[in-house]
Amino acid sequence: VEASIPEPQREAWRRNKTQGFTDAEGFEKEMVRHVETTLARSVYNCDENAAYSATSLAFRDRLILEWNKTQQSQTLKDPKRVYYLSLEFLMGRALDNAMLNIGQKDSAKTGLSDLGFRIEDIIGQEHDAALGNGGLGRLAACFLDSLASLNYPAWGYGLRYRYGIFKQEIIDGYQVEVPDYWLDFNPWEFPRHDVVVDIQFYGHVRKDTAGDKAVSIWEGGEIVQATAYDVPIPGYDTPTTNNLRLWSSKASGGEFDFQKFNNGDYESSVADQQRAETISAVLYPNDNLERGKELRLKQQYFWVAASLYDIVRRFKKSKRDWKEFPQQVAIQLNDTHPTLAIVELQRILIDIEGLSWDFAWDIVTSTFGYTNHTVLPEALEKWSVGLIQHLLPRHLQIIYDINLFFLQTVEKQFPNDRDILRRVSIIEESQPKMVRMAFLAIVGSHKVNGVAELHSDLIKTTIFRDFVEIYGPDKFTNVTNGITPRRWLHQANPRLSELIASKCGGKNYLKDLNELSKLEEFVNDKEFRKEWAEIKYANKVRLAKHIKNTTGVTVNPSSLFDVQVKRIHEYKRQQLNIFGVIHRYLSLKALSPAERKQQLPRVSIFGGKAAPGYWMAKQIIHLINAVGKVVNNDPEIGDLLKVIFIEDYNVSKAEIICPASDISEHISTAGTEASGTSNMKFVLNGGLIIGTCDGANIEITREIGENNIFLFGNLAEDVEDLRHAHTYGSHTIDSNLEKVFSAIEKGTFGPSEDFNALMAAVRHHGDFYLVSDDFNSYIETHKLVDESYRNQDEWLAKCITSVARMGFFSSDRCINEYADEIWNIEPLVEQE
Ligand code: Z2T
Repeated sequence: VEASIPEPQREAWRRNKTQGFTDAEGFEKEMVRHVETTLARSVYNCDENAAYSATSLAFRDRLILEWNKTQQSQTLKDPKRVYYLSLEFLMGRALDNAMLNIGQKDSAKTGLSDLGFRIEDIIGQEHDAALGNGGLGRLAACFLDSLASLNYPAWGYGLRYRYGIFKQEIIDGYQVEVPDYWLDFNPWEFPRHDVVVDIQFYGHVRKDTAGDKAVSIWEGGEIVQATAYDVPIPGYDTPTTNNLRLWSSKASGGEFDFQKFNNGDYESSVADQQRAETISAVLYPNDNLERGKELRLKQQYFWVAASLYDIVRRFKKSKRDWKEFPQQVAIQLNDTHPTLAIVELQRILIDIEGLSWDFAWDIVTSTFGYTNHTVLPEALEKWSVGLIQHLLPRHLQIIYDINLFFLQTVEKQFPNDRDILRRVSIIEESQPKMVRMAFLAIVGSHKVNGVAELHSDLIKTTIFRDFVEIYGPDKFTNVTNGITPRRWLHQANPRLSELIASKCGGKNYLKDLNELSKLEEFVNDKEFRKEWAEIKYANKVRLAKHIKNTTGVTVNPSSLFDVQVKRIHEYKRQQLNIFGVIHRYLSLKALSPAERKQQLPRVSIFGGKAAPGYWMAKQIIHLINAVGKVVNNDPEIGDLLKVIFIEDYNVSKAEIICPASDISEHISTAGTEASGTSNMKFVLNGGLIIGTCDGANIEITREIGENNIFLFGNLAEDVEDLRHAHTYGSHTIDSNLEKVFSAIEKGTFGPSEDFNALMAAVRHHGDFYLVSDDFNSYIETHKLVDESYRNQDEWLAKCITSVARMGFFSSDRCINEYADEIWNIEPLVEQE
C-alpha cells in the first residue's frame, strides 16, 4: 500500500501516522482534545452530554483507523463479499459496543472517572439508533456484529431515515406517537459526499436497435440523488471493522433547482427538493404488515438501485469477467423488501452491460439469497402492476419476462396441470393485478431460508409449497436465528458476564458461546448459586428503579417479575396475557386476607409499540394500562400484583429489562411467530420462559430440556381445524375467560365499551388467535410457574442449566451457517 506514496514523502507520512490510544491516559488526552476543539467547549463546563460527545468522538477516531485498515486489506485481497440488504437496522446505542469491541472499555472507565464522570451515566446519554421496527431489524444488527466479529468481508446496505421508529408516550393509558429525530448529533456516521448515485423514477421505455440487437432505453422521468453515509461496525476482539452504508436522498443537482429558482418559481423548486428528501425521511412503523404505499416502493427502489450501483462499481474495478460476479458477490435479501434488486441487477446486466438474458439471469440467480420472516398473509408484500408500471416501467417489463420464462419451465414440468400456473405466477391475476414479491424473490434466488425450524417447515408446506415441487427441496433451507452475546449478555448484564467468566476460564465464551456448557458443573455449587441469585436480584432492583422513575409505581424486587416486551400484535397475544392477569386479580380478590398472605407476589410487566394505524393493538395497550390503574391502587392487593406498562420499549430498554426477568412470555398462536429472538435474550440472561410450541421456542426446548421451560397451548398442526370449528361449529368460550369478560363488562377497569372489540374478537369474530382455546392451559401453566418459583433452589438450577445450554443461539453460529450454506464466503484476517 505504501508504495503508492512517492519515495520522498513516504517517511513523513509514516512518521505522522495516527496511533489510536491504548490506555486511560491516552483516552483522556483524546477526550479532552475533543471537548476543547471539536466541540469548542471549555473544560470548565463539560456536562455529561458533552462528555458523551467527546468520548464518542475519541472512539470514533479509533474505529475509523481500524475501518480504513480493514477496507484497504479487503480491496487488496478482493475476496468474495456478502452484502446484507435490509430496510431496517435496529442498532441501539453504539458507544458501549465500540468500547467493548475495541477492548478499551477499562481505559474509558478509568479515564472518565479521573475526569469526574461515571461511565454508565455517559453511556446513558446516547440516543438509540432506532432504524427498525422489531425482530427483523434487530436481527440485522446482530448479524452485523457477528459478521465483523468473525472477520467476514461484509457490508450492510440500508436507508438513512431522518426519523426512526416513533417514540411512544402513554397519555391517559393510550399510546401517543412522537417523532424520533435522532440525527442532531450522530458521531457514528461519516457522510461520503463523493459517493453519490443518481436514481431514476417514472419516465418511459423506448425500443431501439443497436446493430442487429433490440435494446430498451429507459428515459425521462426524474432523478433523485443518493448520498452514502457510512457507519463503522467493529468486530469483538478483532481489528476487523466492517461498513454499514446508509443512503440519504436529496434532489439531484444539490439543494434546489436554480433554474426554477431564478425564474421566480421558488415554491416549485423547493417542493421538488422536499419531495426528493421525503424518500429517506421516515421509517414505516409497521411490524409484520405491508400497506402498499407508493412512497414505500420509492424507498425500496431508491435504496436497492443505489446499493447495486455501488456493488457493481466495486466489482468492475477488479476487471474480472462477468461470469465471476457470483464468485465475488453474495447478496442477501432481508425479507422481500429488497426484491427489486433482482430485477435491477438483471436490468443493469442486459440493458447497460449488454449481456444476453440467459447469461445475465444465471448470474442474478447465483448471486441472491432470500430470507423469509413471516407466514402471515397480511405481511406478504404485493405491489400493484399499475404502480410499478408508473414508477419503474422498465422493471415491470423485466418482471413480466422473468415470469414468462419461469412459467414456461413450469408448464414443461407439469404439462397436465393448468392450475399450478395460476398459483405460482409472479403476477396475481386479481383486480387490480398484483406482483407477488415473495414469488419473485424465490424465482430470482438460489436459496430461500426460514428463520427457525418450524417456520422453515411451514413455508415449505404452505405458502411456498408449489415451489418445493418445482425446484426440489434443496433450494429451501433453515437458518435458525441467533443473537449477539456481546450486547445481549456482556453489555446488558456485566455482573453475570463476570460471574460466568470466572467459571468458564475467562471471556472466551463471548466468542464461542458453546463454552457456556462449562457452567453445568456448577449448577449445584451453593456459593455460585448464591452469587447468581444476588445478580438477578440486583438487576431487578435496577429495573424497579426505572419503573419507579418512569411510572411512579413502586414494585417489590422480591416479587416474581413476569415480562412480555415486544411489538403489540394480536398474533403475539398480549391480550391473552392481560386477560390472564385479570384472572389472577379476580382470584386474589376472592381469597380471604389469610389466604392472600400465602400467595406469591408478582409484577406483570408489559412493553411494546403498536403500529400507529393498528387500532386493535392500541386497544390492548389501553386495557393493560386500565388494569394497571385499578390493580396497582387496590389496597387489598398491595404487592401481590402489580401491572406495569413500560413506555417506549426499545433496544436500550431491552438491555435493562432482559436481565431483570424471572419469567418472560413468548405466547404467540402456534405457527404465527416465525422465530422470535427475545426468547433467546431472556434465557441467556438467566430467566425462564413460558411459551407456546412456536418459532424458536421449540428449539430452545430441544437445547435446554423440557423441564426448564413452561410450554402450553395448542400445536400449530391443530390451529386450522380449531379455526374452522370456531367459524362453522359452535364456539363456547372458556369459563374462566368468561369470568374475566364479566368483570370487564361490569366496568371494573373503566367504561367497558372501550374493551368491547377485544372481547368481541374472541366471542363473535371466530377467535382467530385461539385466545379462548389456550386460556385454560395458560393459567394452569402459570400456576406451575408459581409453584416452581417457590422452590428457589430448583428454580435457580433450571436457570443455570438453561444458560449453560444456550450456545446454539449465538448469532455467530447463525452467521457461520449462512456463510457456509448460502453465501460461500470465507473470513479474511487482515495483515498489517
Ligand atoms: C419482523 O420484525 C418480523 C417479520 C416480518 O415479516 C417483519 C418484521 Cl418487521 C415480514 C420478525 C418475526 O415476526 C419474528 O418472529 C422473527 O424473529 C424476526 O422477524 C427475525 O427473523
